[in-house]
Amino acid sequence: MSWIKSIFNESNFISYPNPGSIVFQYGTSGIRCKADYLDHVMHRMGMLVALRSMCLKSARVGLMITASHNAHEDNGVKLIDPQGEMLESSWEVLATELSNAIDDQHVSTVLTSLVSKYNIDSSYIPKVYVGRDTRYSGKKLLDAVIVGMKQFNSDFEDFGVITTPMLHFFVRCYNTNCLYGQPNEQSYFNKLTTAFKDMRNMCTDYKNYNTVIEFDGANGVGALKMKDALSYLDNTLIINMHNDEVSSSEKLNSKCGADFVKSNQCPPTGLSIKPNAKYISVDGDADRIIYFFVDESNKFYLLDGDRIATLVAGYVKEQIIASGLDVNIGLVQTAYSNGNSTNFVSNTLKVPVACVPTGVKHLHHKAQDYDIGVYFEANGHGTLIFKESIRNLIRKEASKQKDESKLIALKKLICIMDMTNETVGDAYSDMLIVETVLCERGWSLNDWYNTYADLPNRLMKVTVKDRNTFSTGDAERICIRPLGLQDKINSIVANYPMARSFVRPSGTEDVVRVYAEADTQVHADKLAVEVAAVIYDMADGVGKRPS
Ligand code: G16
Repeated sequence: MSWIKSIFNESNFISYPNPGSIVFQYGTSGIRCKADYLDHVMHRMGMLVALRSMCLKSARVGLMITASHNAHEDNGVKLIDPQGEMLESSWEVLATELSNAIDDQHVSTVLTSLVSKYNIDSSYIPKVYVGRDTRYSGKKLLDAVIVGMKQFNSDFEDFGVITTPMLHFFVRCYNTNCLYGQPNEQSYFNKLTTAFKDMRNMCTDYKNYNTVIEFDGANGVGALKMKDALSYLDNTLIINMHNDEVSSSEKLNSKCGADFVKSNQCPPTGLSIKPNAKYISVDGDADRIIYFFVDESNKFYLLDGDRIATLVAGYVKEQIIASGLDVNIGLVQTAYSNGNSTNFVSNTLKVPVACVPTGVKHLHHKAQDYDIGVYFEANGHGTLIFKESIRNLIRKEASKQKDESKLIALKKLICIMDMTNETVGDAYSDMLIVETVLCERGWSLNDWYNTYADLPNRLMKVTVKDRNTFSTGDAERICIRPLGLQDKINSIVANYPMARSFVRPSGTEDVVRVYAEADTQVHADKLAVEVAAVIYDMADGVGKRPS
């Protein structure tokens, strides 16, 4: 009998039956659905994450219990690989298969074939870090994960309620023998914030820059951890907290947070709006961030992931040139990126830009093609990554550079590297980087906004009978199925100047997403509604027809 099968035959094996009512998929960023249906999924992910570690010869891996931007009734799981990156895609398929396995015998068969395929040696001790967001359901789901991990005698550490990017950071710290930092909250805040304060000390003239931030914490873990961060920031930033009610779970992401503000293009509820003040919204697990402000006539201005990417890429490129280093930089976007941001990156910043499918895992992977890769989704999810050799080169050059201006540029690059969480999008790290560049440039949010003009755009969601009937190509810019839908989209788009629209099934919610942009907001809105209505008609729309 295989060692896997014997685990299932032990008298103390605890069974978590699959109620069989839902088809699960390890989608854009893990598995998500109503928390009530996830017990058996979590138990199986506990076993899978243990085997992932054993397969990697006891490297530390991570498991985060979160449904990020989703409503509070949902929950989910994201698995983390040893360098803090998202789970390798071949294992996503296994996670999907395991979650849908009908009974324990089926689970044991899947795991047995996994063990034989990867030749996993039972003598390796699985090592796992786990964390969860503030959702009420998290604790119960954690218990199921722990049962699964214990069945494989895992050495695990539970960090309790933390942000997703913190857990990614901790996993990387462990596997780099702590060269990246210590796997704890204090080291995380110290590393990022010290670099930020060092850089702040180099800035002598703030001009239009303002240190005061109105912070929308989405009533989630981002608010909790921002409160912890305040003691590290030493008043370099004045952060006024809003939407920080983490004890009432149902307030999480409700009419607030980065996803709400980006999708609805309006301020969140739960805070008063002052003209020209600087607002930040993060999402439910604090891996996304967006900025916004309103002017004296109450007009709303959004500074999303596209804006952050252009701000950061432009600044880093300037420092590379000033340092005299021969280092290339590239930017990675998705189809959601505003057409004018892509033009600005290519034509004004003269930085090469690539487009990949939605999901940070795709952006991260592509960004590794460059010496320094900057990647952001328009929804505010992103970071920048440096090749190991470039990180070493920058530090080595700084240690021997005699030219004062080159040395300053190198020191600034080192600070940017050290305040970046390179493992994944991180709202706290991204905020520090944005605040640094704004301060260096002496910019208000209005100055930043004026760097280029976005094309008016609209995001919509359509609920259909089965979103799995949709498939896309060309980095999601073309809809392949349902057959004939793309032709219809093309003919609608042709009616509007400077227009573009695409549709794709969400990997985190049970909806099909629609993106539309055009020369005016009225046209973008009309385009989005027309495309949404065609989807509704062609794919068995559920609920009210878009109008
Ligand atoms: C996750 C992914 C993001 C993605 C977002 C929406 O974010 O990490 O890369 O953009 O879902 O994906 P979809 O459009 O497929 O629903 P988060 O912050 O919710 O984990």
